[in-house]
Amino acid sequence: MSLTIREAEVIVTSPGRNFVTLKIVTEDGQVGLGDATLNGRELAVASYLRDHLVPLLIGRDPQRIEDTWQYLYRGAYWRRGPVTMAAIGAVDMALWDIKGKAANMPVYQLLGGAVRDRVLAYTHATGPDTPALLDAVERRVQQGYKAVRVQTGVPTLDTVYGVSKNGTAGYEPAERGARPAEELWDTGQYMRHIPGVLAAVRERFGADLHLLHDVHHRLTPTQAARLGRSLEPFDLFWLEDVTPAENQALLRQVREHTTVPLAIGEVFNSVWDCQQLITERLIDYIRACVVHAGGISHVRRIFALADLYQVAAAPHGPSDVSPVNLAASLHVGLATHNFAIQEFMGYEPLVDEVFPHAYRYADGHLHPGDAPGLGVQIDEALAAKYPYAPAYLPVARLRDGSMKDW
Ligand code: CS2
Ligand code: MG
Repeated sequence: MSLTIREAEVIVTSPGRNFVTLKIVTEDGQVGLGDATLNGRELAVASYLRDHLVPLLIGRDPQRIEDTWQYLYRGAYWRRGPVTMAAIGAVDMALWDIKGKAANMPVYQLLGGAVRDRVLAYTHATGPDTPALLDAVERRVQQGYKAVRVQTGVPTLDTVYGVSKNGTAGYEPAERGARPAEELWDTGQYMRHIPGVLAAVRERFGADLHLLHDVHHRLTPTQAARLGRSLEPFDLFWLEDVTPAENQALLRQVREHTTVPLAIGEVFNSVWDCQQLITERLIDYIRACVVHAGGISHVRRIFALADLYQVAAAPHGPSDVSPVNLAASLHVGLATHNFAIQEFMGYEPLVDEVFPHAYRYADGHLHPGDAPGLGVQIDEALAAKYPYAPAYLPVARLRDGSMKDW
Protein backbone atom coordinates (compact mmCIF):
# COMPACT_ATOMS: atom_id res chain seq x y z
CA MET A 1 0.00 0.00 0.00
CA SER A 2 1.13 3.51 -0.76
CA LEU A 3 2.14 5.36 2.37
CA THR A 4 0.30 8.56 1.64
CA ILE A 5 -3.19 9.94 1.28
CA ARG A 6 -3.48 11.67 -2.10
CA GLU A 7 -6.85 13.33 -1.77
CA ALA A 8 -9.99 13.46 0.30
CA GLU A 9 -13.39 14.67 -0.77
CA VAL A 10 -16.66 15.36 1.01
CA ILE A 11 -19.76 14.17 -0.83
CA VAL A 12 -23.11 15.56 0.27
CA THR A 13 -26.13 13.86 -1.24
CA SER A 14 -29.83 13.75 -0.48
CA PRO A 15 -31.53 10.67 -1.94
CA GLY A 16 -34.61 11.31 0.21
CA ARG A 17 -32.58 12.44 3.21
CA ASN A 18 -29.20 14.10 3.62
CA PHE A 19 -26.00 12.09 3.91
CA VAL A 20 -22.44 13.34 4.21
CA THR A 21 -19.69 10.96 3.11
CA LEU A 22 -15.93 11.36 3.33
CA LYS A 23 -13.97 9.69 0.54
CA ILE A 24 -10.23 9.27 1.10
CA VAL A 25 -8.00 8.19 -1.81
CA THR A 26 -4.42 6.93 -1.40
CA GLU A 27 -1.52 7.47 -3.85
CA ASP A 28 -2.08 3.98 -5.21
CA GLY A 29 -5.78 4.58 -5.77
CA GLN A 30 -7.23 2.77 -2.76
CA VAL A 31 -10.54 4.35 -1.72
CA GLY A 32 -11.94 4.51 1.81
CA LEU A 33 -15.39 5.78 2.79
CA GLY A 34 -16.55 7.25 6.09
CA ASP A 35 -20.01 8.39 7.10
CA ALA A 36 -20.12 11.95 8.48
CA THR A 37 -23.87 12.47 8.68
CA LEU A 38 -25.22 14.55 11.57
CA ASN A 39 -28.96 14.85 11.09
CA GLY A 40 -30.03 18.50 10.77
CA ARG A 41 -26.47 19.85 11.08
CA GLU A 42 -25.00 18.11 8.03
CA LEU A 43 -23.18 21.07 6.51
CA ALA A 44 -21.35 21.89 9.73
CA VAL A 45 -19.60 18.51 9.60
CA ALA A 46 -19.02 18.86 5.85
CA SER A 47 -17.28 22.18 6.47
CA TYR A 48 -15.29 20.84 9.43
CA LEU A 49 -13.99 18.12 7.16
CA ARG A 50 -13.43 20.19 4.01
CA ASP A 51 -12.02 23.28 5.66
CA HIS A 52 -10.12 21.83 8.60
CA LEU A 53 -9.41 18.09 8.35
CA VAL A 54 -8.93 17.32 4.66
CA PRO A 55 -5.89 19.65 4.39
CA LEU A 56 -4.34 17.79 7.36
CA LEU A 57 -4.94 14.40 5.81
CA ILE A 58 -3.19 14.95 2.50
CA GLY A 59 0.24 13.32 2.60
CA ARG A 60 -0.44 11.36 5.81
CA ASP A 61 0.13 7.62 6.08
CA PRO A 62 -3.34 6.00 5.84
CA GLN A 63 -2.12 2.98 7.80
CA ARG A 64 -1.64 5.03 10.95
CA ILE A 65 -5.27 5.00 12.04
CA GLU A 66 -4.68 5.41 15.77
CA ASP A 67 -2.11 8.14 15.35
CA THR A 68 -4.43 10.04 12.99
CA TRP A 69 -7.25 9.73 15.52
CA GLN A 70 -5.05 11.07 18.31
CA TYR A 71 -3.72 13.84 16.07
CA LEU A 72 -7.20 15.05 15.17
CA TYR A 73 -8.61 14.69 18.70
CA ARG A 74 -5.73 15.83 20.91
CA GLY A 75 -4.36 18.23 18.36
CA ALA A 76 -7.50 20.32 17.93
CA TYR A 77 -7.50 22.05 21.33
CA TRP A 78 -11.36 22.02 21.08
CA ARG A 79 -12.34 18.51 21.95
CA ARG A 80 -15.52 16.47 21.68
CA GLY A 81 -18.96 17.65 20.54
CA PRO A 82 -21.04 16.06 17.78
CA VAL A 83 -19.55 18.03 14.88
CA THR A 84 -15.92 17.39 15.78
CA MET A 85 -16.46 13.76 16.68
CA ALA A 86 -18.55 12.98 13.58
CA ALA A 87 -15.78 14.45 11.43
CA ILE A 88 -13.11 12.42 13.23
CA GLY A 89 -15.44 9.41 13.07
CA ALA A 90 -15.67 9.70 9.29
CA VAL A 91 -11.88 9.86 8.90
CA ASP A 92 -11.48 6.86 11.19
CA MET A 93 -14.05 4.76 9.31
CA ALA A 94 -12.49 5.61 5.96
CA LEU A 95 -9.04 4.60 7.20
CA TRP A 96 -10.33 1.25 8.50
CA ASP A 97 -12.00 0.75 5.11
CA ILE A 98 -8.65 1.38 3.38
CA LYS A 99 -6.77 -0.89 5.75
CA GLY A 100 -9.23 -3.68 5.12
CA LYS A 101 -8.99 -3.28 1.37
CA ALA A 102 -5.20 -3.23 1.52
CA ALA A 103 -5.24 -6.43 3.59
CA ASN A 104 -7.98 -7.91 1.40
CA MET A 105 -10.01 -8.61 4.52
CA PRO A 106 -13.33 -7.43 5.90
CA VAL A 107 -12.79 -4.98 8.75
CA TYR A 108 -14.19 -7.41 11.33
CA GLN A 109 -11.19 -9.65 10.67
CA LEU A 110 -8.84 -6.79 11.50
CA LEU A 111 -10.74 -6.29 14.77
CA GLY A 112 -9.94 -9.81 15.91
CA GLY A 113 -12.37 -11.85 13.83
CA ALA A 114 -15.94 -12.91 14.40
CA VAL A 115 -17.08 -13.76 17.92
CA ARG A 116 -20.59 -14.57 16.66
CA ASP A 117 -22.11 -15.79 13.41
CA ARG A 118 -24.54 -12.91 12.98
CA VAL A 119 -25.70 -9.77 14.73
CA LEU A 120 -29.17 -9.55 16.27
CA ALA A 121 -31.11 -6.60 14.84
CA TYR A 122 -34.05 -4.61 16.10
CA THR A 123 -36.29 -2.66 13.84
CA HIS A 124 -39.06 -0.08 14.29
CA ALA A 125 -42.83 -0.42 14.26
CA THR A 126 -45.05 2.61 14.64
CA GLY A 127 -48.75 3.30 14.49
CA PRO A 128 -50.89 6.34 15.29
CA ASP A 129 -53.05 4.16 17.55
CA THR A 130 -52.82 0.72 19.14
CA PRO A 131 -54.58 -1.28 16.36
CA ALA A 132 -52.34 0.32 13.72
CA LEU A 133 -49.28 -0.36 15.86
CA LEU A 134 -50.25 -4.02 16.30
CA ASP A 135 -50.55 -4.32 12.50
CA ALA A 136 -47.14 -2.71 12.07
CA VAL A 137 -45.53 -5.08 14.58
CA GLU A 138 -47.20 -8.01 12.80
CA ARG A 139 -45.60 -6.94 9.51
CA ARG A 140 -42.19 -6.81 11.18
CA VAL A 141 -42.66 -10.23 12.75
CA GLN A 142 -43.59 -11.56 9.29
CA GLN A 143 -40.27 -10.17 8.03
CA GLY A 144 -38.49 -12.31 10.61
CA TYR A 145 -37.57 -9.70 13.21
CA LYS A 146 -37.05 -11.00 16.74
CA ALA A 147 -36.86 -7.53 18.30
CA VAL A 148 -39.09 -4.55 17.57
CA ARG A 149 -39.09 -0.99 18.89
CA VAL A 150 -42.68 0.14 19.34
CA GLN A 151 -43.80 3.78 19.25
CA THR A 152 -47.35 5.06 19.07
CA GLY A 153 -49.50 8.16 19.05
CA VAL A 154 -50.74 9.73 22.28
CA PRO A 155 -54.36 10.82 22.80
CA THR A 156 -54.90 14.57 22.23
CA LEU A 157 -51.51 15.01 20.50
CA ASP A 158 -51.79 15.34 16.70
CA THR A 159 -48.30 14.06 15.98
CA VAL A 160 -45.72 12.30 18.10
CA TYR A 161 -42.06 12.05 17.19
CA GLY A 162 -41.08 8.56 16.16
CA VAL A 163 -44.56 7.73 14.85
CA SER A 164 -45.07 7.93 11.12
CA LYS A 165 -48.13 9.97 10.22
CA ASN A 166 -49.44 7.56 7.61
CA GLY A 167 -49.22 4.54 9.89
CA THR A 168 -46.66 2.76 7.75
CA ALA A 169 -43.49 1.35 9.20
CA GLY A 170 -41.70 4.39 7.74
CA TYR A 171 -39.36 6.45 9.85
CA GLU A 172 -40.05 9.80 11.45
CA PRO A 173 -38.51 11.78 8.62
CA ALA A 174 -36.88 15.09 9.09
CA GLU A 175 -39.08 17.43 7.11
CA ARG A 176 -37.58 19.44 4.30
CA GLY A 177 -37.71 23.16 4.84
CA ALA A 178 -35.69 25.94 6.34
CA ARG A 179 -37.18 25.49 9.82
CA PRO A 180 -38.23 22.54 11.93
CA ALA A 181 -41.92 21.71 12.31
CA GLU A 182 -43.33 22.16 15.82
CA GLU A 183 -45.24 19.55 17.76
CA LEU A 184 -47.14 19.60 21.04
CA TRP A 185 -45.93 17.36 23.87
CA ASP A 186 -47.78 16.32 27.03
CA THR A 187 -45.82 14.12 29.43
CA GLY A 188 -48.83 13.24 31.60
CA GLN A 189 -50.88 12.01 28.64
CA TYR A 190 -47.93 10.01 27.40
CA MET A 191 -47.23 8.36 30.74
CA ARG A 192 -50.88 7.41 31.26
CA HIS A 193 -51.18 5.98 27.75
CA ILE A 194 -48.03 3.99 27.07
CA PRO A 195 -48.36 1.13 29.65
CA GLY A 196 -51.67 0.03 28.06
CA VAL A 197 -50.08 0.08 24.61
CA LEU A 198 -47.17 -2.11 25.68
CA ALA A 199 -49.57 -4.45 27.50
CA ALA A 200 -51.54 -4.88 24.26
CA VAL A 201 -48.41 -5.57 22.20
CA ARG A 202 -47.10 -8.09 24.72
CA GLU A 203 -50.45 -9.83 24.95
CA ARG A 204 -50.82 -10.12 21.18
CA PHE A 205 -47.27 -11.29 20.37
CA GLY A 206 -46.45 -13.41 23.42
CA ALA A 207 -43.38 -13.65 25.59
CA ASP A 208 -40.67 -14.33 23.01
CA LEU A 209 -40.69 -11.16 20.92
CA HIS A 210 -38.18 -8.60 22.24
CA LEU A 211 -39.95 -5.27 22.75
CA LEU A 212 -38.13 -1.95 22.99
CA HIS A 213 -39.45 1.56 23.53
CA ASP A 214 -37.78 4.95 23.09
CA VAL A 215 -38.71 7.94 25.29
CA HIS A 216 -36.46 10.39 23.42
CA HIS A 217 -35.15 12.12 26.55
CA ARG A 218 -38.51 13.55 27.61
CA LEU A 219 -38.81 12.64 31.31
CA THR A 220 -37.47 13.81 34.63
CA PRO A 221 -35.74 11.15 36.75
CA THR A 222 -38.84 10.85 38.95
CA GLN A 223 -41.09 10.37 35.93
CA ALA A 224 -38.64 7.92 34.41
CA ALA A 225 -38.55 5.87 37.60
CA ARG A 226 -42.35 5.73 37.66
CA LEU A 227 -42.65 4.84 33.98
CA GLY A 228 -39.98 2.15 34.29
CA ARG A 229 -41.79 0.60 37.21
CA SER A 230 -45.15 0.65 35.43
CA LEU A 231 -43.63 -1.10 32.39
CA GLU A 232 -41.93 -3.90 34.34
CA PRO A 233 -44.79 -6.41 33.79
CA PHE A 234 -44.25 -6.23 30.02
CA ASP A 235 -40.67 -7.46 30.14
CA LEU A 236 -39.07 -4.87 27.86
CA PHE A 237 -35.73 -5.59 26.22
CA TRP A 238 -35.04 -1.96 27.06
CA LEU A 239 -36.47 1.45 27.75
CA GLU A 240 -34.40 4.03 25.88
CA ASP A 241 -33.32 7.59 26.61
CA VAL A 242 -35.62 8.20 29.55
CA THR A 243 -33.90 11.47 30.50
CA PRO A 244 -31.54 13.84 28.65
CA ALA A 245 -28.71 12.15 30.62
CA GLU A 246 -26.40 15.16 30.48
CA ASN A 247 -26.34 14.83 34.25
CA GLN A 248 -25.32 11.21 34.49
CA ALA A 249 -25.64 11.03 38.30
CA LEU A 250 -29.39 11.64 38.09
CA LEU A 251 -29.84 8.19 36.58
CA ARG A 252 -29.11 6.80 40.04
CA GLN A 253 -32.61 7.81 41.06
CA VAL A 254 -34.14 5.92 38.15
CA ARG A 255 -32.06 2.85 38.88
CA GLU A 256 -33.07 2.79 42.54
CA HIS A 257 -36.71 2.42 41.66
CA THR A 258 -37.01 0.18 38.64
CA THR A 259 -35.44 -2.93 37.16
CA VAL A 260 -36.51 -2.10 33.62
CA PRO A 261 -33.35 -2.37 31.47
CA LEU A 262 -32.13 1.09 30.42
CA ALA A 263 -30.43 2.04 27.16
CA ILE A 264 -28.85 5.47 26.67
CA GLY A 265 -26.24 7.13 24.53
CA GLU A 266 -27.15 7.82 20.90
CA VAL A 267 -26.35 11.50 21.36
CA PHE A 268 -23.08 10.89 23.19
CA ASN A 269 -19.82 11.68 21.43
CA SER A 270 -17.15 10.21 23.64
CA VAL A 271 -16.39 7.92 26.52
CA TRP A 272 -16.51 10.93 28.81
CA ASP A 273 -20.25 11.33 28.17
CA CYS A 274 -21.00 7.87 29.54
CA GLN A 275 -18.12 7.10 31.90
CA GLN A 276 -20.25 7.44 35.03
CA LEU A 277 -23.26 5.71 33.48
CA ILE A 278 -21.03 2.74 32.73
CA THR A 279 -18.83 2.58 35.82
CA GLU A 280 -21.80 2.95 38.19
CA ARG A 281 -23.81 0.59 35.99
CA LEU A 282 -26.64 3.08 35.69
CA ILE A 283 -27.50 1.66 32.27
CA ASP A 284 -27.67 -1.80 30.74
CA TYR A 285 -26.96 -0.82 27.12
CA ILE A 286 -24.70 1.87 25.70
CA ARG A 287 -26.07 3.25 22.43
CA ALA A 288 -23.05 5.23 21.16
CA CYS A 289 -23.14 5.52 17.38
CA VAL A 290 -19.98 4.77 15.40
CA VAL A 291 -19.98 8.01 13.42
CA HIS A 292 -21.06 10.35 16.22
CA ALA A 293 -18.67 8.87 18.78
CA GLY A 294 -15.45 9.25 16.87
CA GLY A 295 -15.50 6.18 14.63
CA ILE A 296 -14.60 2.54 15.07
CA SER A 297 -11.49 3.31 17.11
CA HIS A 298 -13.35 5.26 19.78
CA VAL A 299 -16.55 3.19 20.07
CA ARG A 300 -14.35 0.17 20.65
CA ARG A 301 -12.90 1.97 23.66
CA ILE A 302 -16.37 2.80 24.95
CA PHE A 303 -17.55 -0.76 24.47
CA ALA A 304 -14.41 -2.17 26.12
CA LEU A 305 -15.03 0.00 29.20
CA ALA A 306 -18.67 -1.12 29.17
CA ASP A 307 -17.59 -4.76 29.05
CA LEU A 308 -15.88 -4.41 32.43
CA TYR A 309 -19.23 -3.45 33.97
CA GLN A 310 -21.48 -5.91 32.14
CA VAL A 311 -22.98 -3.10 30.10
CA ALA A 312 -23.74 -4.25 26.56
CA ALA A 313 -23.15 -2.38 23.31
CA ALA A 314 -26.20 -1.60 21.22
CA PRO A 315 -25.34 1.14 18.73
CA HIS A 316 -27.65 3.68 17.22
CA GLY A 317 -28.40 2.84 13.59
CA PRO A 318 -31.33 4.89 12.31
CA SER A 319 -31.83 5.62 8.63
CA ASP A 320 -30.51 9.15 9.19
CA VAL A 321 -26.95 7.87 9.29
CA SER A 322 -25.71 6.23 6.12
CA PRO A 323 -25.16 2.59 5.17
CA VAL A 324 -21.43 3.27 5.61
CA ASN A 325 -22.04 3.80 9.33
CA LEU A 326 -24.28 0.75 9.53
CA ALA A 327 -21.59 -1.41 7.95
CA ALA A 328 -18.96 -0.08 10.36
CA SER A 329 -21.28 -0.85 13.28
CA LEU A 330 -21.82 -4.39 12.01
CA HIS A 331 -18.09 -5.08 11.67
CA VAL A 332 -17.66 -3.95 15.28
CA GLY A 333 -20.70 -5.99 16.28
CA LEU A 334 -19.47 -9.19 14.74
CA ALA A 335 -16.09 -8.84 16.47
CA THR A 336 -17.12 -7.48 19.91
CA HIS A 337 -18.15 -9.89 22.64
CA ASN A 338 -20.36 -7.54 24.64
CA PHE A 339 -22.28 -6.37 21.58
CA ALA A 340 -25.98 -7.12 22.13
CA ILE A 341 -28.05 -5.78 19.28
CA GLN A 342 -27.93 -3.41 16.30
CA GLU A 343 -30.68 -0.93 15.45
CA PHE A 344 -31.72 -1.46 11.84
CA MET A 345 -34.50 0.45 10.16
CA GLY A 346 -33.46 -0.37 6.63
CA TYR A 347 -33.26 2.24 3.89
CA GLU A 348 -35.40 3.40 1.01
CA PRO A 349 -34.39 1.57 -2.21
CA LEU A 350 -32.82 4.75 -3.62
CA VAL A 351 -30.44 5.00 -0.65
CA ASP A 352 -29.38 1.39 -1.17
CA GLU A 353 -28.70 2.27 -4.83
CA VAL A 354 -26.54 5.24 -3.92
CA PHE A 355 -24.67 3.15 -1.34
CA PRO A 356 -24.39 -0.43 -2.69
CA HIS A 357 -23.35 -2.63 0.22
CA ALA A 358 -22.21 -6.11 1.17
CA TYR A 359 -24.05 -6.30 4.50
CA ARG A 360 -27.20 -8.36 4.46
CA TYR A 361 -30.31 -8.98 6.53
CA ALA A 362 -31.86 -12.40 7.11
CA ASP A 363 -34.17 -13.81 9.76
CA GLY A 364 -33.92 -10.92 12.22
CA HIS A 365 -30.13 -10.73 12.01
CA LEU A 366 -27.48 -8.81 10.08
CA HIS A 367 -24.05 -9.73 8.76
CA PRO A 368 -21.51 -7.20 7.45
CA GLY A 369 -20.51 -9.46 4.54
CA ASP A 370 -17.03 -10.54 3.54
CA ALA A 371 -16.07 -7.84 1.05
CA PRO A 372 -12.67 -6.26 1.85
CA GLY A 373 -12.90 -3.17 4.04
CA LEU A 374 -16.32 -2.00 5.18
CA GLY A 375 -18.01 -3.35 2.07
CA VAL A 376 -19.90 -0.21 1.07
CA GLN A 377 -19.46 1.89 -2.06
CA ILE A 378 -20.95 5.16 -3.23
CA ASP A 379 -22.38 5.66 -6.72
CA GLU A 380 -21.12 9.20 -7.15
CA ALA A 381 -22.97 9.88 -10.40
CA LEU A 382 -26.27 8.91 -8.80
CA ALA A 383 -25.41 10.79 -5.59
CA ALA A 384 -24.79 13.95 -7.62
CA LYS A 385 -28.38 13.90 -8.87
CA TYR A 386 -29.69 14.54 -5.35
CA PRO A 387 -28.28 17.77 -3.95
CA TYR A 388 -28.48 18.74 -0.29
CA ALA A 389 -31.84 20.06 0.86
CA PRO A 390 -32.27 21.57 4.34
CA ALA A 391 -34.34 19.26 6.54
CA TYR A 392 -34.95 19.20 10.27
CA LEU A 393 -36.45 16.97 12.90
CA PRO A 394 -39.50 18.55 14.52
CA VAL A 395 -39.16 20.35 17.83
CA ALA A 396 -41.66 19.97 20.66
CA ARG A 397 -43.36 22.49 22.93
CA LEU A 398 -45.48 22.02 26.03
CA ARG A 399 -49.04 23.33 26.27
CA ASP A 400 -47.77 26.61 27.76
CA GLY A 401 -45.57 27.17 24.70
CA SER A 402 -42.21 26.41 26.33
CA MET A 403 -39.68 24.17 24.61
CA LYS A 404 -39.49 20.52 25.51
CA ASP A 405 -36.26 18.55 25.59
CA TRP A 406 -35.33 16.42 22.70
C1 CS2 B 1 -33.96 7.45 17.53
C2 CS2 B 1 -33.52 8.22 16.35
O1 CS2 B 1 -33.20 5.59 16.40
C3 CS2 B 1 -33.42 6.06 17.50
O2 CS2 B 1 -33.29 5.48 18.53
O3 CS2 B 1 -33.83 8.05 18.75
O4 CS2 B 1 -34.65 8.21 15.57
C4 CS2 B 1 -33.09 9.68 16.53
O5 CS2 B 1 -34.16 10.42 16.99
C5 CS2 B 1 -32.59 10.23 15.23
O6 CS2 B 1 -31.57 9.41 14.75
C6 CS2 B 1 -32.10 11.64 15.37
O7 CS2 B 1 -31.46 12.04 14.21
MG1 MG C 1 -33.29 6.61 20.22
